[in-house]
Amino acid sequence: MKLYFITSNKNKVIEAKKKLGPLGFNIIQEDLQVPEIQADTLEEVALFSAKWAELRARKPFFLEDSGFFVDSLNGFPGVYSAYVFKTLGYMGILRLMEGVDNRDARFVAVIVYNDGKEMKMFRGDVLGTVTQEPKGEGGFGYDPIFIPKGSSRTFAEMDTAEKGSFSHRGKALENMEKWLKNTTK
Ligand code: ITT
Repeated sequence: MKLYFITSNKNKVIEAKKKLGPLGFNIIQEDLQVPEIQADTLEEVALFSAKWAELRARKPFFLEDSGFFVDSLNGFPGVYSAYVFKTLGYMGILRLMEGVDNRDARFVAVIVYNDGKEMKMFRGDVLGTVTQEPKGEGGFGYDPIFIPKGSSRTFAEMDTAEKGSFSHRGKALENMEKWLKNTTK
């Protein structure tokens, strides 16, 4: 089954292909430059983008909005993760957390799927901790500073398959795949 993934982020595409390719999905990247609204939740941002794309994109498509939420920073950078990554980078987050004992954080991914008839939302969360120092060369974004619960290594120290077995994106993709399997039979 062909699935268009609307994103400008090649790394998201690599991860989606790794997860869904072996399950019979042909993931095709569409870089539509979808406008992103400012809102308080990832769900609102993703839904608005999916409605905008509904009029313009090949179907079925999905898109994803994700964010990095740090407990001791009251959830910052959260919905602003992409902007903060561009301006401060992960070193900026480490600096904000200097001397902070509570290192708890989570990644969240919200996927909206749209086949022209139905629009459906899927979410994935992963809990973990923020390191004191960046580690690893793989992945993208905040990967070098995040260790998921159940591992002792950062996302940037893992290969794509291992990251996908823990990650917010992996979980949201799994939820979408389960639903698709049951509805397209
Ligand atoms: P889109 O075109 O799909 O919107 P994007 O990179 O702008 O691509 P988002 O708007 O969803 O993506 O922003 C999410 C930001 O959160 C992203 O730029 C990263 O900095 C960070 N992020 C999301 N998922 C991540 C992951 O798996 N590992 C590390 N950082 C991640």
